[in-house]
Amino acid sequence: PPVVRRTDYRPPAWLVPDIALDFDLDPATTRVAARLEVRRNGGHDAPLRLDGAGQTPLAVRVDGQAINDWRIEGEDLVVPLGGDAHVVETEVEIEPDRNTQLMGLYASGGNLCTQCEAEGFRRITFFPDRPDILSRYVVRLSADKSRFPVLLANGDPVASGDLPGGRHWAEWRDPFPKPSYLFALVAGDLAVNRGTFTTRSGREVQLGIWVRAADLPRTDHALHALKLSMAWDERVYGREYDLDVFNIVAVDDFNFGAMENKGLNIFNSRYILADPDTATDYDYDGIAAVVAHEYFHNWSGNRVTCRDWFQLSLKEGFTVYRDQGFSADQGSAAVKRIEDVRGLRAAQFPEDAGPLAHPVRPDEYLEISNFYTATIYNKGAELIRMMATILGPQAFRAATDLYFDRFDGTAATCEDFVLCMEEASGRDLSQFRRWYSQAGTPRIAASIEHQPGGGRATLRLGQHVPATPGQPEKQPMVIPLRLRLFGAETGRPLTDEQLVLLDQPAETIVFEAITERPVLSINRGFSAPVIVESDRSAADLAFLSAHDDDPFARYEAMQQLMLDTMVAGAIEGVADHRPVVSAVLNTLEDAELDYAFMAEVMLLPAESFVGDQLAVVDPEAVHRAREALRRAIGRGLLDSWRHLYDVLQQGPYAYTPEAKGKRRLRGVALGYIAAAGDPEAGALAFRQFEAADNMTDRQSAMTVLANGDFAEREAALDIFYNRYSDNGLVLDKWFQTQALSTRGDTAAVVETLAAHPDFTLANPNRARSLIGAFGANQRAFHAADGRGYRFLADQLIALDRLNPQTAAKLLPPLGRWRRFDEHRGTQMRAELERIVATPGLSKDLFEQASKSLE
Ligand code: DPP
Ligand code: ZN
Repeated sequence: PPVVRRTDYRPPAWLVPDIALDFDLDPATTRVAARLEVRRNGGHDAPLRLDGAGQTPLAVRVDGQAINDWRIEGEDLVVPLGGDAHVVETEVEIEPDRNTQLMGLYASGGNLCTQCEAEGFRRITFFPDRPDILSRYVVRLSADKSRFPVLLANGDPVASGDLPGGRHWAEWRDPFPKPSYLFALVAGDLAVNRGTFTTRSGREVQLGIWVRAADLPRTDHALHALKLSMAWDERVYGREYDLDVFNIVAVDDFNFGAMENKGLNIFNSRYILADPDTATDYDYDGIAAVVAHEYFHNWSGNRVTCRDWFQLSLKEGFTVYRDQGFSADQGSAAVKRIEDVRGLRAAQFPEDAGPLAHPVRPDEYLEISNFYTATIYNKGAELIRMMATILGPQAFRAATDLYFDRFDGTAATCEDFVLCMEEASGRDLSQFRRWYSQAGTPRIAASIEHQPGGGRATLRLGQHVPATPGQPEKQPMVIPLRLRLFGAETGRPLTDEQLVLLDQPAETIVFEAITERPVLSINRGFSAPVIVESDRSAADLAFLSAHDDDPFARYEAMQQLMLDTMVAGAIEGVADHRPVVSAVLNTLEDAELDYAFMAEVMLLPAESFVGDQLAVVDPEAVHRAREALRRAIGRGLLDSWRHLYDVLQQGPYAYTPEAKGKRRLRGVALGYIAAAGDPEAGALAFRQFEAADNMTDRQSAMTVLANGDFAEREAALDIFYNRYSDNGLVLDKWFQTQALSTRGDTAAVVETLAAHPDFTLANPNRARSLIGAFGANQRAFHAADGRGYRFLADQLIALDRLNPQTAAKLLPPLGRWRRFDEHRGTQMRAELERIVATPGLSKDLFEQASKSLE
């Protein structure tokens, strides 16, 4: 397949300022008539070239006349045109029912819906399907009225009416020019939860959350989150909504989490539907975050869009940064930051260290769907955060205002964004731009030396950016490090917090009048997405975990202490657990801390993150070391855990920050009681499982049971399955919990579950709940006999035939073969080779598998 390169960008030869679409909708055969008003862009004599995928034109007309000198090249429709402005009409037929890729127009749960980002629109009609072509859309839909009583599209509704033969029609008009990837329609039998929002300039917007009727009671949380998001974007970024209606539709079959189509967001139902019985606190938080994310795209993505797909992080990194800010403002900012960093370390750091590493602004791709990655989204958000840190809040807001005003209604680049940051602040970000072009997670070496008599402390900082595919040599980055020194004896801060911009390979910073031995608190708030290697002792880390005034740094110190302990355990087979146990006790006894924060601090880093610290990952040794530490924390503090478990018991369910914090910490306590080997643990967990009036408590109890050998284990899984067998989203949890189990038989259990009647590759959520979760389970996936690798490859080859995009997303665990021993690595490579050699492979899976072999 051909490589697409960033430097090959050329402005479009033809523009399409206006388009009218007419859909004669039917699941088996939908007829699409398109009327494009095209305009020659600049002096050239190139024909009009329209992207297509899978259709053949039934008719082509130019200025009202049927023509026959059009031709098909590859999948493009090429139309020779003589003048500078023409009307080009095409008609095609497509088959939504047979669309298993879930790109373009497809059927889900009896309804019809679309997904066009990145290149799905070409599967609907012939069009120059690139984000720098902005058009005003008028869309007419007609369909059978009883099967599809609701007809929605982008923009505002214009008119509707009945047709003969039990059909009806509706017309929608979107006045804002938009790229084709933001096009959407929905036809279905849907119920709506309506609300209104009055913008700050006094316009009333009609809001609607559309779902199947039975799900209506699960939509209040999403509607509430939408209103909060609309108010937040006005307050924090000065951005107001611009249409008269804003609709969200939930569908069960969806590749992404959700999609920000102008005025008509389409969501994976898992990011809309919630009630206490079926959704956990994490689900509630995730829903609010994704509703906010897609809403915020209305400005960062829709009003200002991307010039080409290499600029994807322009909208995604920025919008993730915006949704993170929104979530931080809804509850504990410290806990939100911890969760985001945990996610970055779980997904983005391994990506940046592996064969699929790519810059935040990539240079080339085979298939753009493969670049909706943690690097583009989450590292991209860290880049925006670093610029906000460097500029300070006022200049940053001035810069985003400038960006939105200057580029409103256009397709922009990452460079445009950085230029606005510079212009509004007067700062030079030349060297900072390397964050966009260089892949790899920088490593920072930090050590501090103190002259006890003289009072002078010398901090030495060094940076190193590792080689990544295609980038053997790296230049130094600008790394904003918030840091502070604390006195090891008194626990008092010895300096103010400083923001150091490390921009050299090595730098020395001198502090005078340091009267006691200093302990270094560095990368506070995770001010840069880097790995810090310091020589801080276990005692210093324990000290920081108790005394640091930056909540993230406290968490980080504890994590580092736990990590060092598990790494020692994995390498040497034994480790001194006492510093961790006493640091955890200190945290438990700190009355100032809120519950959610305590829970985060006391959770052990995941096995995969421990593995990332080793030269060669030994999954069994990591598992043993982690379990040993869990047992030591459980046993050493069993009375405290039992006490905590009792006092954190709550009355009826409430969704408040305090109640959420209690549930989270109580879940952690239950986990440690079980880890201690308490003979009562199984019964305790089962009681919680049965008595729970909410999914958070029920699932945390089931997880404890699923990870152990308890007599109650099977019963809990069966009860859960039977209780929720008609709710797909909850069944996903049932599959996922088993696929994530830390037990030794998990690989075999997962194989059995893949043959379960409720398992299907056709639904992306279900596929991810089993196969995705299994790939993230280091111990089970890397079973020494290679059965995990074989299983994943089999599943990916099967899934690729249905849905290449989702298959390719699940491949990365196989690509990490360099990190494992020869025996495992050889088996992983063999499976990758088997995938690459599969006839008819998609370019999505081919790109990921072949790059993983390099
Ligand atoms: N819908 C996806 C997102 O919002 C892609 N734009 O990130
Ligand atoms: Zn997005």
